[in-house]
Amino acid sequence: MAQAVEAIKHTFLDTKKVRDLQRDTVDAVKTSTGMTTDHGTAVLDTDNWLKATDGKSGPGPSLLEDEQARQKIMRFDHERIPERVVHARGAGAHGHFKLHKAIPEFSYAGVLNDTSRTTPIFIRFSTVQGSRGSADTVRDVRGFAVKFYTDEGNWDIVGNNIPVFFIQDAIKFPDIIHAVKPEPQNEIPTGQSAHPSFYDFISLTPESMHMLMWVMSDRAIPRSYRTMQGFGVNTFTLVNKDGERFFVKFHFDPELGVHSLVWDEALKLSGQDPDFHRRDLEAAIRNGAFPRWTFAIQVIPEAQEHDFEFDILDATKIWPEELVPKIPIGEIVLDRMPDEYFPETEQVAFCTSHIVPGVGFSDDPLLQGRNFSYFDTQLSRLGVNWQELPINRPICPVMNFHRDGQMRHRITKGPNYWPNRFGTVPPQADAFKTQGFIQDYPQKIHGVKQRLRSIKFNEHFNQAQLFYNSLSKWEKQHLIDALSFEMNKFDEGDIVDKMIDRLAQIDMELATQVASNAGGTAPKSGKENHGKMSKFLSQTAFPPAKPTIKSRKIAILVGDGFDLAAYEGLKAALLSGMAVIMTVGNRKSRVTSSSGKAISPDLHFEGDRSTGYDAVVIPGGKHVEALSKNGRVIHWIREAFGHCKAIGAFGEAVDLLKVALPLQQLQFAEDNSSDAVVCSYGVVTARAYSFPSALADLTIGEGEK
Ligand code: HDE
Repeated sequence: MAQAVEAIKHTFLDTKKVRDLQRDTVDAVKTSTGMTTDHGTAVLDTDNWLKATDGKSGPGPSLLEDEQARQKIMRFDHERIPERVVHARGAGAHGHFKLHKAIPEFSYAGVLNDTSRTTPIFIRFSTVQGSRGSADTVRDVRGFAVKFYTDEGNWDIVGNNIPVFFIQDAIKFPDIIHAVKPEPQNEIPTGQSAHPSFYDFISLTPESMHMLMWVMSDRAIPRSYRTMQGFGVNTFTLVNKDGERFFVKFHFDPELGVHSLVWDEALKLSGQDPDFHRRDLEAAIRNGAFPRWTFAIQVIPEAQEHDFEFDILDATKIWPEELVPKIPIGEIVLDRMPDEYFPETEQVAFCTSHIVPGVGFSDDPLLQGRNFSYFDTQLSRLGVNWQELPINRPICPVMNFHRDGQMRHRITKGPNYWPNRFGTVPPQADAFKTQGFIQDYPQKIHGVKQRLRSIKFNEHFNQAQLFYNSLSKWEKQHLIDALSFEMNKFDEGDIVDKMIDRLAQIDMELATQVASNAGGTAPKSGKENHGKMSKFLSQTAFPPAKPTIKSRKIAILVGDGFDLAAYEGLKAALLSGMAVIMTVGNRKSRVTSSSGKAISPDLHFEGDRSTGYDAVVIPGGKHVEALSKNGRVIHWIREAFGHCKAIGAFGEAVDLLKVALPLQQLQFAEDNSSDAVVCSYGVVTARAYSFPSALADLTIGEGEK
């Protein structure tokens, strides 16, 4: 599918990491001085394998001696590396972090104190369950992994778009992942949790119920990576210059608000455009609508660790914002796409254990295990020297006596051991005099070695109830529909009934409805729902900072006879709002307007669908007559309406809406304007000048989907 043609001119920030990567970037077009072998010798013919021939009867066998041919084939044979064991499918982008509010009271980290710095970042978004080639819009958790290239070393926040996790102790990770990944006997299903192993496991693992509520909510079918919150999930610590320690959780809140697809859209998009999310990210960045998130922290002083009814080190729990408010401290912006997917997005490697001085770990047992696992997995994926790869290397000096191993890049002069007589590094004692060094916090520990969890870890349902109670009516219905959809995919009645029992621990109405839909036994009793709610859990709590069509993808439908002036006015208005515009015509070759002037659409109706857009607009003109009789166009409009999208119609195009939609229920506004923006929850009139804001209000409002 083509990208937006009308790109707004923009530039990315020239950060230290951008310059660092330039060292290893070649431009295959500009620097081409002719092809060479990998060892640098010029080659003349890379299309014909060297053959034995008698010069008369044509070529005979291909010769093994042909180094060029062997090299070409052999390099190709070894192009693949193991995909990530989870989060295999992902999309990345470069950007930067700006700190707006220094926090010396919590941490001495340079990156959290120096507001004059621009810290380069790389983010990789991902799905969890599917393989590298799976679809983007499946129901799944999304990875939200951020690498900060700070002046004090790389800091990775390897987060998700859901603030809690399925399990409390890292030792259970292989079990939950085996259960959710495709079944071992037939490798089914791809990119879905809708299968018996997953439900078998979670029905026997009550700690996963809170996360299940989030995964069955609309959070797991985001509209875009740009409209997701990011959460560090685990509890980390911050240490200030006085040696005081604070527990901390990290948050990223999108400027555009939190938005999701509707399930029908997500299902269709999986086939129509499996790359929907990565295409969307690229289109926004290339069009200058840079995705932005506020970076915020929640902080609990060490002395208050035990003041909560839940354990603040339990990754299956949030810290409700009513109890621990978020403190916004900065923003992250994505402004540059990778030049090449493999060396950047595929080879980027995150480690929760990569922190910077002033940031520390907690005893969160999920985090402790993660700190082992990420480094370990990079060894099998990328090899021991993975930190030297361009995308992974820090922008600050690296100096130590780690040596050798496969694919070592650096050449280090001097000794390879410490201590040495050359004094090649500052004496270790100095490290503790300055705050630019990692210091081990002198945490007191005591006790006996045992395999156990904290007592508060045993409560699993209060926050699952809190989340469910906090959803709007329509979000609750979506959650019930999602569970019913998933549990429709298997016949094991014992698993269904066990799940119903678990759901009854959250809410009886929820359990009863799912039981009825999924053919389970209606629950007789459950845990009483405490009825508490939080203001910060429903997606409706996260509208955009202000209504906007910025980066929203909008289709303009045209056929022969469209009104050129209306079309151009519309396009200009939408572009000035920084929307991403595609003109979709009855054919891709030239379509003639009523004035006789022709345009070339970007796409045609038959080759595209409304699902790829946030809104559809139709200028007036004679084309309406033919469009009203075109089944595909009617389907475009009805489908967009069904998916709660704004549809703008101008002049004669309002008649097209009347043919396609049940407009008798939708009253036009009183000023008798001949233009309308409609969607399933309202109609507003809109003349071209006010059209973008009308569209923004309806598109972004999300309403009662
Ligand atoms: Fe991960 N996770 N994870 N995870 N995770 C990986 O590391 C692991 C967990 C997350 O774009 C792997 O480099 C364990 C929570 C993201 O490259 C692996 C546990 C959260 C990514 C791994 C968890 C995440 C990964 C596979 C339980 C949200 C993709 C490839 C203790 C806070 C990073 C890799 C990217 C990837 C282990 C749980 C997020 C195997 C053992 C909780 C975003 O190391």
